[in-house]
Amino acid sequence: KAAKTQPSSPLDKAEFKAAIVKHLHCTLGTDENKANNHAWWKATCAAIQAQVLEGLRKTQKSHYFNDTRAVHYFSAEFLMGRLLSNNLQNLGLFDVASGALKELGVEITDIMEEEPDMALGNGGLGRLAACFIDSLATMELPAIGYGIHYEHGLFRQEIKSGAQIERPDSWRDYGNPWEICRPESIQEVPLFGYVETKYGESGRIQKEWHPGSIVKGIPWDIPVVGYEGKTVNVLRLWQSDSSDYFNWDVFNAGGYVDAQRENVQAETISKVLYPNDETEAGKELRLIQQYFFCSCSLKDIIRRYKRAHGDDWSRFADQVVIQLNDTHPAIAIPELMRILVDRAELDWDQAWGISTKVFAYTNHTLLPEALEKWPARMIEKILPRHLEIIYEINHRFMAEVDKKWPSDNRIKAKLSIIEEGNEKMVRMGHLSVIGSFAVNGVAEMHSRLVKSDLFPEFDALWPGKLTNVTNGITPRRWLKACNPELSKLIDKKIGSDWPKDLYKLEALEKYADNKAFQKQFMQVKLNNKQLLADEIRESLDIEVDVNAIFDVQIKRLHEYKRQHLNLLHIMALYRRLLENPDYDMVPRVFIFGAKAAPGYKLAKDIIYAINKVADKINNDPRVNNKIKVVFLPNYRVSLAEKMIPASDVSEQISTAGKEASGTGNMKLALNGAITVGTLDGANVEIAEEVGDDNIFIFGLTVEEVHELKEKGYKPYDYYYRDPEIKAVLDWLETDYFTPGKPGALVSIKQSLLDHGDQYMVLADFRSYCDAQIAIDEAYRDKARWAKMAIINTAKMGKFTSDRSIKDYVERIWKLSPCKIEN
Ligand code: 26Y
Repeated sequence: KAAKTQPSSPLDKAEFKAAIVKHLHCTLGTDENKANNHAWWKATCAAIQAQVLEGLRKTQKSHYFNDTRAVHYFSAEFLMGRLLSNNLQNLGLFDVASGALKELGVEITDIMEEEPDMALGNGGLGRLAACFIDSLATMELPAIGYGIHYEHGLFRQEIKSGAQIERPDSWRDYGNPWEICRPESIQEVPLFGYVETKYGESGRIQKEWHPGSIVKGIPWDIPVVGYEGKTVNVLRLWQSDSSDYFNWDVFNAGGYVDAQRENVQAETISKVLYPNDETEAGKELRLIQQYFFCSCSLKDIIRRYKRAHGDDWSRFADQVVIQLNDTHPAIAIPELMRILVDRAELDWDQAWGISTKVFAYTNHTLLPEALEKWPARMIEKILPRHLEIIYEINHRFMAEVDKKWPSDNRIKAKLSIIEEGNEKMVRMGHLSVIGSFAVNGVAEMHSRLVKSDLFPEFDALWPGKLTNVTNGITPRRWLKACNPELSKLIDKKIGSDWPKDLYKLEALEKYADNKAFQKQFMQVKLNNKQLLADEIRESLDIEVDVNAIFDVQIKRLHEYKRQHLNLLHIMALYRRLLENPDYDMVPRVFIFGAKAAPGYKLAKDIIYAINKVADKINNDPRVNNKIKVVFLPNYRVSLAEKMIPASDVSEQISTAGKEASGTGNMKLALNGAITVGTLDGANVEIAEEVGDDNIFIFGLTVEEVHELKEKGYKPYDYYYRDPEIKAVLDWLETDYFTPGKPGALVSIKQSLLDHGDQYMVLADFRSYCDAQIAIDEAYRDKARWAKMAIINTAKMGKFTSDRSIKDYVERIWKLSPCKIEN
C-alpha cells in the first residue's frame, strides 16, 4: 500500500510568486525586468508543473499498488489546445496564479496568449479524445491516452486575397513546458521484411517475421490533470526515430535481406498530422503511422502488465481494455494477435478469446469516403505477418457467417474483411467490428443508422454488440475556463459544483423568466461579444456592432456541413436589402471559422467565396449596418474558446444523416447560443433537452432525405421554381463578388446543379430561410431571447463528457475509480 504522508497543500499566492520568479531565474535564465510574456508564460507553467508531477507520481503509485483495471484510449488524434488555463482551473489555482502574476506586474490573460495550441488533431474526433481524457482524470478513473507525437500538428491557416494558404504548425519550436520525455520506455517497431514459416517439434507451425527495418518509438508524457481531483493521468505520445543500430545489423546480414528492405526515413513517421478529415487517402505513411503508435502502445501496455502478472495471460483482459477511436488504430487488433500467437505462443483460440475481450471500437462516421480501406498489397509489404493474421481472422469469421446464413455468398462478400475487386482491399471497419466486444456510435441517431444502414448484418449476427454512447464535452474547458463571467454568474446563482455535475445547471431554469437574471445573463453575453468584436477589429480590421445577432458557424469546411447553405442565405439577405433598403431585419454578424483539407478543392472554393462575399458586403454602404460577414482565419481550439462565449446563434446545418454527432453544437448551446439546425446527429438530443421552443429546427429529416434520393432528387427543379435560389446561384457566375474575375465562384453553382447537389442544399434552402426569419423575430423580443438562452445553458447537463464516460464505464469498460493516496 502507498505510504501515508502529509497531504501536500496547494500553493498560496506568495509561494506561487516565489515559484514563478525562481523559474524565471533558474529555468529560463532571465529575470523580472528582462522577461517577456513568453518567458512569464513558461515560468508560470513550470511553477505548476511541479505540483502536477507530484500528482502524477501519486496517481501512478496508487494505480500500481491497487493493480487497477484501466482503459487505454487509442487515438491518432488528440486536439488538446492550450493547457495552462485548463491546468490552473483544474488545480483550483487560477485565481491564485492570476493574483500572483498581477503583483509581478503581469496580466495572466496576456501570458496565456503565448501558449501555442497543441493541435494534434483535425476536428471533432480529436477534440472528443481530449475532452474524454479530461473527464477520465476528473472522475478518478485509471486511464491512459495513446497517440502520436506529431512534430507538426494541423496546419496554420492564412487567408491571402480570400484564399486559404496552409503553413506548417510548429507547436514545440520554443519548447513545450508540459511534456516529459521517457527514454526508459522506448519501444522498437518492426516494419517491412518477410515471414518465415517454421515447423516446431510438436508439429506446431511457427511464424517468424523478419522485419526489413526497425524504428524507435520515444514516449512523451503529457500530464492530464483532473478537476479538483487528485488524479493526474497521462497522455502518452510516441515520437519516431531511427534505430541505426538494428539497421546496421540487417545491412550486415547480407544481400537477400536487403532485397526485402524498404527505407522509411524513420523520423518522418511522426513528422506531420494528415490534414484530411473524413476523406480516406490510403497513403502508405498513414498506415505506418497507425501501426507505429499501436505497436508502441501495445508493447507499453504489455510491459506494464507483465510487471504485475509475469507471463500469465489469463488476467490480461481483466486488466486491460482498449478503446479504438475510429478505425485509425484498428491495426492494433492483428498486432495483439501476433504478439499472443507468435511471441507468447498461445494457441489461436486462446489469443482470440483474449483479444476480443480487450478491444472496443467507436465509429464516428457513415460517410463512405471516410471508411478506411487499405490495399491488401500495401499491408502485405509493410506488415506481411499482419496480412496473414487478417486473412486468418477473416477465414474463421466466414465460417461463422456460413453457420448463420448457410451458403449465402452475397452476404459473405458483403461482410468479409476483404473487399474483392480490381484491387483487394482490407476494410478496417469490418476488422474493428469483428475484433471488438463492443461497437458504439456517437449519438442516438447515428448509432441507429450504424445498425440499420452501415452494419445491419453484424447487428443480426451479434445482437447487443452495437450500441450508443452519445458524445459530450468537458464543461471545465467549455464553460468554466472559456467563459469566466458566465461561470461566476452561475456560481452566484446556483453554487459552484456544476463543473463536476452538469445536471446542476437545471437549477437555472427557474430563473429563465426572471427579469433581473435575464439582464445579467445577457449582459455577460454582451461583454463576451465586445471581446470578440475587439478581436475581429484587431485581426481583420472589420467593425462589428455588438447589438447585432452574432451568428456563428465553426467547424471543418465540408460539403455535408453546408457552410455554402449559410452563404447562399447571406447572399439572399444581401439581395433583399439591395432590392429594398428598408427590408426589415435585425442586424447580423455572420461569423465563420473553418479549415479545409488542403486537397479538397470545393471546400477551398467555399472559403474563397465566403471571403469574397464578405469583402463586398462589408464594404457596401447600402447595407452596412444590417449585415457583416467575418471569416476568422486559423480556426482552432483557442479561437473557439473566444468565439463560443460570444455567440447568439449556433449554425448546425448538416444534411440529415451525415453529421455523426457534432460537439460544437453542445459547446455553443452550453454558452447560451440558440441552435439553428437540422434533425441530425446530437442536434436531435439537444432539441429533446431544450424543447421545441428553444431551438430552430428546419430541413429534411433522414427519412425525407432517403425518400427524395429514392424518387430522384433534381436540384434544377428548385433552381427554376424558386427565383431567389436562381438569383443567388446566377450571381455566383458573375464578377460581382470577384471584380475582373467572372466565374471565380462558379464551382459552387456547378456542384449544386450540374453535379447533383449531393447534400441537398437547394432542397433545404427555403426551409432554412424560414428558420432564419423565425430567429430574427425571436431576437426582437429581448425577454424571449434571454429566456431561450438561459434554458439552453440550463439544459445541457446531458452533454458533459463526464456523462459520456459514465456510459462507457458502465456499458463497455467496467472500470472503477481509484482514490489517490498521499
Ligand atoms: C481516415 C482519415 C482521413 C480521417 C481522419 C479524421 C477520417 C476522419 C477523421 C475525423 C473525423 C471526425 O472528426 N469525425 C467527427 O467526430 C466527432 C466526434 O465523434 C463527431 O461529433 C462528428 O460528427 C464527426 O464528424
